[in-house]
Amino acid sequence: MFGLKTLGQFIIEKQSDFPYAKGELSRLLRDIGIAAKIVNREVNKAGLMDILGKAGSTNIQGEQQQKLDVYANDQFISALSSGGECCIVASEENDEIIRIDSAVSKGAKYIVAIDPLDGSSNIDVNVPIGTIFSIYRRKNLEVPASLADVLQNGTEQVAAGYIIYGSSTMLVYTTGKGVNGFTLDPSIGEFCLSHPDMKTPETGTIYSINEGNYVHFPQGVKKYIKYCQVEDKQTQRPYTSRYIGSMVADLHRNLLKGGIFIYPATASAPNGKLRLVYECNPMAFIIEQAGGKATNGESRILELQVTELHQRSQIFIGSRCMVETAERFMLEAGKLSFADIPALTI
Ligand code: P6P
Repeated sequence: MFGLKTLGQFIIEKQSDFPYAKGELSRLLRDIGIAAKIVNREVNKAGLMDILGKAGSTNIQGEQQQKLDVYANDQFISALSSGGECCIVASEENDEIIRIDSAVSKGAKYIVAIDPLDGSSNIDVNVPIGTIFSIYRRKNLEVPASLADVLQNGTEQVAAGYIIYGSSTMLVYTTGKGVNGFTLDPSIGEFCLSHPDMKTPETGTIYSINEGNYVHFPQGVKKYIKYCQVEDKQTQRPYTSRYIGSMVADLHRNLLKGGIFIYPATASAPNGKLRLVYECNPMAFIIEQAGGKATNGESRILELQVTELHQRSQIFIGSRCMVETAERFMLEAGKLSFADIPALTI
């Protein structure tokens, strides 16, 4: 046990990183950690009890809600409501923002945007799934919190993270001072620091994209995929194709090993499928803090204008050199005029 550092101990230790925090952000991260442990317990025994399958309802995306989706959503909202530090929750599972007006949340300063159980269509087939969260401070404490506090650019995030419910359960987060990963030790029910100061390799040999949509991809994406498949020893190509269909799982693997994940425009998702507020922005914050890059093929994800709660975006995210190479193909194919793409780093 010597040298073991729990999430709680780590958060308190790092509290001095925040100029204005008097423990609120620390308590907020603690509340998220608690909900993650409760959700993890249900995810791990999902096959043993009637929590699998469809909840018989659909969310605003028109997607079938899984029972575990709804359960996870309820757990995170409940933990955030009773923790007292959060005044609004914006969830993939709810059409509108959820205002938290409980007595303990009076004067709460933080907003949490969350995808409570991303990749949930994989639940029934035992494929890793995840929770993604993004935390903002209210823009003006003098006026009631509102949707405007949620529709902030990704650069305004004060923290972001994900939980991956896989062969082990990990919580990975950043507050803008690097990325740290914690693995749940079920024997003591604590997330313990296992991946301090995570950095993603500058380049890699894994590309992650649903090639079933190939015919509908933008020309630049098609050309990039072909580039990945060309034999070239010097650049270790052909690359390896790895696509789980669970964003958190694909991005976690690529964060550790190096790689690029692309969800571009497709016929069924002309603006991309993934949601900017509670999927792209938090993952972009994390990957940038780990030394990687995240764009929509031409602009930095974190600087995209956020206009709607469930807004979608294309995303090219992962190792910096791979994202820049993919951007170059988008530039050449689309004749886009952004000249700041560094020389092709093949
Ligand atoms: P497709 C899961 O539904 C999700 O939102 C992400 O976790 C995942 O990366 C993506 O959609 C998979 O989408 O269209 O390839 O099945």
